[in-house]
Amino acid sequence: MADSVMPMGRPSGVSRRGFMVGTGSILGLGLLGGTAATARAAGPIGDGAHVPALIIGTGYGGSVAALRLAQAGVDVHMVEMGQSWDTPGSDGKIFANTRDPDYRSFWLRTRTKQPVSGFLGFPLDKDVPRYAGILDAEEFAGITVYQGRGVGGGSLVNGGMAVTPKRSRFSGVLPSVNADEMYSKYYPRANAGLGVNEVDRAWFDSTDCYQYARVGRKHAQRSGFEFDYVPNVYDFDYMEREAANTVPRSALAAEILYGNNYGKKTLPKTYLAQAKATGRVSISALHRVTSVSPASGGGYTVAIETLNTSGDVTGTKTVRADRVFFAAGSVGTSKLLVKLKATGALPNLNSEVGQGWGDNGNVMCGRANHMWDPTGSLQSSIPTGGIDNWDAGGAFAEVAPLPTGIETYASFYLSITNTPHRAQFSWNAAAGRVDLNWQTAWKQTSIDMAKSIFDKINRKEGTIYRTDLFGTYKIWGDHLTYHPLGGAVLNKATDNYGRLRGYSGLYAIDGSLIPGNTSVNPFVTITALAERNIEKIIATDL
Ligand code: FAE
Repeated sequence: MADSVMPMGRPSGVSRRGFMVGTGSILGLGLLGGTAATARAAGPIGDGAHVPALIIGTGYGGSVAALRLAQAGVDVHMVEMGQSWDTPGSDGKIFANTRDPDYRSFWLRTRTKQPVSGFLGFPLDKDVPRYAGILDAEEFAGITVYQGRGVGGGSLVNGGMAVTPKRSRFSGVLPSVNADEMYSKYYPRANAGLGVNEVDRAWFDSTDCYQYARVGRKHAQRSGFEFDYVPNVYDFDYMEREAANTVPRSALAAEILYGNNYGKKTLPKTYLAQAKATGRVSISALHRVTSVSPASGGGYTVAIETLNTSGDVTGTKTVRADRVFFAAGSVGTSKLLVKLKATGALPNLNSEVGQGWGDNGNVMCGRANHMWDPTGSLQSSIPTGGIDNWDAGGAFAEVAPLPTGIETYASFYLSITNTPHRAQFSWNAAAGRVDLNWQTAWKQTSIDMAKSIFDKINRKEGTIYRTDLFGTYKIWGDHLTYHPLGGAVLNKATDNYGRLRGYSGLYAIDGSLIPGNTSVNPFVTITALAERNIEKIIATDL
C-alpha cells in the first residue's frame, strides 16, 4: 500500500541521518518586486508580520516552491499545521512503529483508524491519547483520506515509491502540459531533488526482506503480467546495512506509516534542508491558515491559528503576504479555497474551485498463498515493485509488504486504477465545513479493474482473496485513499501554471492541480509539476 500496516511493537536505536541531495542552483537569481523584508527572522511568524511569499503547507509542492523562490532571492515563510517532528519521544524515537501505533501516530484522534483494520479475526484499532500526530485519517461521507501532518507533509508517512508515469500515459494525466518538457527537464529535476534511487537487483533477488516481493513478481509473471521495479526515496544502501545489522533498523523494523526513524529521504532531509540552508526560508509549525483575503494596501491578509500538541487553538495571528502559495495538499487546498470563495473572502475564484477531485483509483486487497509459498517473517516496509496491467485492465498494483513480523503466507497489494469518477467539494454553511460528495459505490469500478489482475493470478495459482484485513469477510479495502488529487485543477481553477484565476499573486502548487489520477503513485508528478510551474512563476511574475 505504498506501505503497510500492522501492530505489534518493537523499537530499535536512535540517531538521525541527514541526506542532502544536491540539485545545484538550477535557477538564476531573480529579483523580488518591492516587498518588506521581515520574513527572515528564525522561529514562528510574528503577529502583524509582512512577508514577500507565504506558503501554506510543507509537503511536496510547498517544499519545491520554497527552495526555488529562496534560490531566486525571495524570502519565504512556510506555515504548517502539523508538528516539526524533530524531537524524540520518551522511547528515544521520533516516530512510532507501524506495529504499535501510539499517541504520535494519528492526527487528533482518540482511537486509531488503521488502513488495515483486522488480522485473522482480531480487530487492530485501539485507543490513543488525542495528539497532533503524524497521520490524518480524514473522514468524508464516502471515503477516508489519509494524509501526512507535519513539516514534510506526506513525505513523512508515505511508502517512498517514486514513480514517473509511462510517457505514453502522460497526456491522460495532465493534458495541458508539454510532455517533452516534463520528461526531459522537470521529471529528472524532481527525481534528483527527491534523492530517488533503486534497489540493487542482485540484492533484491537474495535478501530475506524481499521474499514477499519475489513471490509477488513470480505470481505476476506466471499469469503473464509485466512486473516493474519501482524506484524509491528510501536509501537502499542504508537498507542493506540494516540487513547486515550494522545500523539501526527502520525499513526492516516495520517503520513506515507513522514515520521512518532512519533511512527514508523525506522532504526535511532533501528539498526543505536545501531551502533552509539558503537562509531565506523559515517555517511555523503548529500554525494553521484559516483565511486569505485581499489586503487594503495590496497583497493578502492571512489569518492563522496557533495550535498546541493536543490540537487546541492557543491563539490567532494576522499577517500580510505579497504572494500566497496554496500547498496544503489536495484536500487542504481545496477546503480552504472552497470556503474562502463561498464565505466572501475570495469571491472571484472561479467555479472550477473544488471540482475534479479523485482518489487515484486506490483499492487494497490481500491474497492467501499456499504453505509452500511463504512471503517471509522479515519484510522490508519499502515497496520496490508493481504489476502493470494499466492498458489492458486499468490497474497498476503495487506489491506491498505486510510486515507483521510473523509468516502470514499473504500477498498484499495497493492498486491504482483508471477510475473515471470525480467528486466535488462544497461549502456546507449550516455545518460550517467543507463536504465532499464522493460515493462509496464508485469504488466498484476500481475493484473491477484490480480484479483484472488478481482474479487471474488466483486462478493460475489456485489461491483465494483474504477476507480478514478490512473487516469481517471483506475482501476489498475500498473505504480509503492515500492519493487525494485535484480540487484546484490546472488550466481550470488556475491558469496553465497554477496561478489561481480571479486573483493575481495567489497560486496553487500541490496535488490539488492534478485532475484526480496519475496512473501511478503521485508524488514525483506533484514535485515535477511544481518545479515546472515555479520556474515559470519566478521568471514572469517576480
Ligand atoms: P502534502 O504532502 O499532503 O502536504 C500538505 C501539507 O499542508 C501537510 O503537511 C498539511 O499538514 C499542511 N496543511 C494542510 N492544511 C493546512 C492549513 N490550513 N494550514 C497549514 N498547513 C496545512 O501535499 N505517494 C507516492 O508517490 N508514493 C508512495 O509510496 C506514497 N505512499 C503513501 C502512503 C500513505 C500512507 C499516504 C498517506 C500517502 C502516500 N502517497 C504516496 C501520497 C503522497 O504522500 C501525496 O500524494 C503527497 O504527499 C501530496 O503532496 P502535496 O504537496 O500535494
